Amino acid sequence: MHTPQLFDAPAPDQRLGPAARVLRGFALPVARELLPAIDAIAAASPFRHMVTPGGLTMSVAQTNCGALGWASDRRGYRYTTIDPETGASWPAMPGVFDRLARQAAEAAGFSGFVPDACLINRYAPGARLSLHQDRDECDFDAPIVSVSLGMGAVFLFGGHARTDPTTRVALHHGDVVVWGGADRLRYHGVLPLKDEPHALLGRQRINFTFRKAG
Ligand code: MD6
Ligand code: FE
Repeated sequence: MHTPQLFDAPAPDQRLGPAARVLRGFALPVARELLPAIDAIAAASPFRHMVTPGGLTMSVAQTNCGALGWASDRRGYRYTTIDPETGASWPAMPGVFDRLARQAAEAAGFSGFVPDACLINRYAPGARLSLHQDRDECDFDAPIVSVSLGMGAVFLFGGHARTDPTTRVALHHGDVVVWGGADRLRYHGVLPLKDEPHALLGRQRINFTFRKAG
């Protein structure tokens, strides 16, 4: 007999490349601990829309926690110890963030990952992230761990050239993507967010990317 499902089953874990994995629902057990921690970080270092070196204002709002934070302005992209908006250090990385990042890296085959930076992206409906490589970090041996919360998004995962074909990956609340090794410098981005409110976070998507930047 067919048993009706009360909840949507998470999509299966997915391999995006030799060293890139989607761990479905990996962050769900701590999602409710992450939310107040984000509010505390944003109270100290508010979300802001940074300007690219080309002079465009990003549709995604950003802040950081950890010893280093990613920042962009007309002069370029860089990691800083000081939040340029507040003049103070970036807020410390909460223990629950750090543990989640290490455990996800381990689960994807990268042992010993120690993040020193966590970029927090906040998307409202319509916000997007154009195709880019993450190459402002000193150490490309360390993976990147990316955690998605709130509204779903379509993540684009490309190749090593901007014009390479992209794979579309639907990311939902609690999904974690880990990539490194041969996949570390692949182009990627996020399509404009659809307006489909989330039960816990409403009309926003929050993404953290943990890195070893220094
Ligand atoms: C996002 N993520 O999902 C944007 N970068 O909102 C990224 O740009 C990203 O998810 C490097 C590694 C994983 C990512
Ligand atoms: Fe990125």
